[in-house]
Amino acid sequence: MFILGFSSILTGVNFIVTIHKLRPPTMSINQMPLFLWALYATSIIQVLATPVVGITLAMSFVEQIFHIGIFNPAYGGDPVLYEHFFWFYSHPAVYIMILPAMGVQSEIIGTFSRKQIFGYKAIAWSSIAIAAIGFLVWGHHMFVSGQSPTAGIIFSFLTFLVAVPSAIKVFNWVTTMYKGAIDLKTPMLYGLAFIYLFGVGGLTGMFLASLATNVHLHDTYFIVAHFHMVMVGSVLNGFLGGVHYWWPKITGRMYNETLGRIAAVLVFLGFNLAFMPQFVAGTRGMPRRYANYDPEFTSFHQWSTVGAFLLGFAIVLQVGYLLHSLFKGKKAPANPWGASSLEWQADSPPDFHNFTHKPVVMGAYDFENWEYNEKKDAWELKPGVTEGKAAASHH
Ligand SMILES: [Cu+2]
Repeated sequence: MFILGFSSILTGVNFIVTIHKLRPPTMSINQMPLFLWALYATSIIQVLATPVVGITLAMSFVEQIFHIGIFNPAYGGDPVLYEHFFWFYSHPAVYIMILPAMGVQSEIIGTFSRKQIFGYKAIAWSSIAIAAIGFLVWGHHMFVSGQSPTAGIIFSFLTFLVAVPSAIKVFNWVTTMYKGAIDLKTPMLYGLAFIYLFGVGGLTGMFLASLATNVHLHDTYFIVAHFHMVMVGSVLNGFLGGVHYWWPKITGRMYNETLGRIAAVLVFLGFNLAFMPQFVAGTRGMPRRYANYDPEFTSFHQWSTVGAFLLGFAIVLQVGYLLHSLFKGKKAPANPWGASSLEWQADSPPDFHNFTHKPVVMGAYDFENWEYNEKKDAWELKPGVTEGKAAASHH
């Protein structure tokens, strides 16, 4: 656990230093892809939250070996204290997972709407805000642990507060799409699914952040459904969207677009079928972690099972066509999507030193510098777009 924790902390430090010190000399921090802002926010959490899980482990170790009472009531310790330590790490850990997915989402929505991203600074700083407020909400997992009602009210309020930067992102993604030239390629399908599923995940979080409804819904399938809306609906969607977006860049091969779209739709259908019934089952009193249940819940569980198999089938299909593309896929051009962040000026896959020519530094959403070459089915820099002449917006 310590080694794992250190690897997480050092990764965070590495990303923070790289973002500050190794940007291209002419690129301002406000020209970076929003993906990097998201990784920056993630890194802050990794550096600050991961030590807490290490400290908890150390205290637990000391308790076991020297019988000093910290968590174990038999030695005079307090088990609820362990819950506090656990959630002080584990709530931010959820943001360690979702913030990178939100970053991927910003790249996908921008590129496949072919429009300067709306609210660049708002999206960038909302990542930092989510990271900061994310440290103050851990008590929302403990409304029924016997914590004081005052603490409950404060944690409830702070939890509602973290919805604000999350909603800022969603509104900016939707506004970016508005009147954009939307191209429904495979990554964009995951982008659209992300907006819907993260919306459902966020809105159902409202019921859990409210003290009274939380008592009713605590430890029911409603929690399971909400958590998966965020962790699978958003994180897995962001991951799969990112895999399909950067696959040609990483491997140098195109995958089958039709199969990609079919799999994206199946992931969406399977996932919804698996988890939507759990919201209903949970509100009607189906508890978590029970192998047996009343017959009234049977059909909910059966729908969930059918959905889970559909989701599994979609993933198997993906593995199949992605493996196929590795060997038989069409060679990928440098920029198949018309994206504007710098990696799309490198070859696919990139040269050992990334760039064979010095790239033209521009903003990550300055799509007007690129034009589509129908013969090559690829995007190329417009003639005359050179260093200093690129339309490079400083946000
Ligand atoms: Cu939480």
